[in-house]
Amino acid sequence: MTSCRICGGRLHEFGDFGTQPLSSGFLEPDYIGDEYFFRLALGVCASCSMVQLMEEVPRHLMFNGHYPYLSSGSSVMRKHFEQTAQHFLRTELTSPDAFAVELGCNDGIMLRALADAGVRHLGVEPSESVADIARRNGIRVTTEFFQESTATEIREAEGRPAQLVYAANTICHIPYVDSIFRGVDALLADDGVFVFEDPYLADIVDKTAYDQIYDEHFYFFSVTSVSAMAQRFGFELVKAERLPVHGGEVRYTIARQGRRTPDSSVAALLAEEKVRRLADLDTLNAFFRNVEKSRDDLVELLRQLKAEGRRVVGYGATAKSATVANYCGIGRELVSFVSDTTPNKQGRLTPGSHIPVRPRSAFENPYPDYALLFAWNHAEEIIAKEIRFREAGGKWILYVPHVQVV
Ligand code: DWN
Ligand code: SAH
Ligand code: ZN
Repeated sequence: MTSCRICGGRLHEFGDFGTQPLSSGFLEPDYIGDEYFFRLALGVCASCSMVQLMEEVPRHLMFNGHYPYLSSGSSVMRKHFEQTAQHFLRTELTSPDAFAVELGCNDGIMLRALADAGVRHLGVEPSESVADIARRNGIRVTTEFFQESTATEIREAEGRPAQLVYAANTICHIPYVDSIFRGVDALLADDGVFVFEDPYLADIVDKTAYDQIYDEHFYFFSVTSVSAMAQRFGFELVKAERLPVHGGEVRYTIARQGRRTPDSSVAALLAEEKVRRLADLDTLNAFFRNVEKSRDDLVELLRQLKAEGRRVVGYGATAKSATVANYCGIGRELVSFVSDTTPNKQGRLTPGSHIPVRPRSAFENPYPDYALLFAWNHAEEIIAKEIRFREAGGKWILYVPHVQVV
């Protein structure tokens, strides 16, 4: 693709991570077939400034009955989504016939609280593996990809519009935004809101958090690009809030044009992004130079530790870490295994780099000398709960915002 997915403008390529596997494509240990690889590279649109992947992985290869990620695996995220739900219950969902739709509801981490409050809701979740878990927890879910046709069907079947369409870490996964906005248009009440939160380009650039770049993350939103996107599809960005979760995100509130008065947060962040020239090619090229340095520093550290005979394991078999391991060339000779609590990752090999994934019990049995924190976005939670690792002399390796041992 050489033109922008949103507006058709020209894409300038600025970062190439080489060939990469499916970030959630964990392999059976005896797997001998070919892995799927694609070229992971970034471009920025010269007209609407949207940063996006140059190549697109077909959606059914990523989101299917084998999708392993469980949103409820972090206590901080459970709290974040509980608070999010309570906020919506106080604001958008106060009427007795309120109806809320969540795109990419995963295991039901957010909808649980709406269900408990007796609010009419529906999750749209194409990955059957996680949709089934939500359903078993008493949440209404349809196992489909959200797009215009899905929205029209839901609108007809429900016989009423939705006051809220919400999506966390999902809209940036969907290249076909025109269909998404037409779907939201079909589904949303006149005064309803479309709220979504995703990793923020400014945080990615500032923290050199290049591991946010992988197959599932197709767009890297900024307030500037989201505001232009909303306008293009007949909507308006009315609020933009920075969130601390997942290493730094923004929650965008979008309404039909002219229906709500934009909050001052939108103008403030638009001005900030303009002053710092966030989407300029110079800024993005400088970001990529930092990425290369981060890679070189990490590889040097891991090789040095190996030469000293230290034992290093990974912590958190994140989707993000597929980019780190494959871009840096980290295999089991440098990181002997990765500890992870997700049942469907355990006993498998990490995509491309083929590092074994083991349950949490393997981490303390015995503790390694160093733990490479692939789940750095959950650092506070993990370092606090693994206090005994440090007491036993263990050290954490972090690579965001720069490579360091703590
Ligand atoms: O956008 C996405 C985000 C929301 O989730 C998806 N495309 C895929 C996924 O990305 P990720 O895998 O990078 O997300 P996390 O939340 O950083 O993954 C954390 C991983 O670490 C999980 O596999 C669970 C594991 N974990 C663990 O082993 N012990 C997590 C915690 C908190 C722990 O204590
Ligand atoms: N909302 C959860 C899950 C994020 S992972 C959280 O924030 O933790 C992204 C989710 O989006 C996956 O569960 C995936 O199956 C889902 N997804 C991908 N494409 C989608 C689409 N077109 N419509 C709805 N959900 C989609
Ligand atoms: Zn564009």
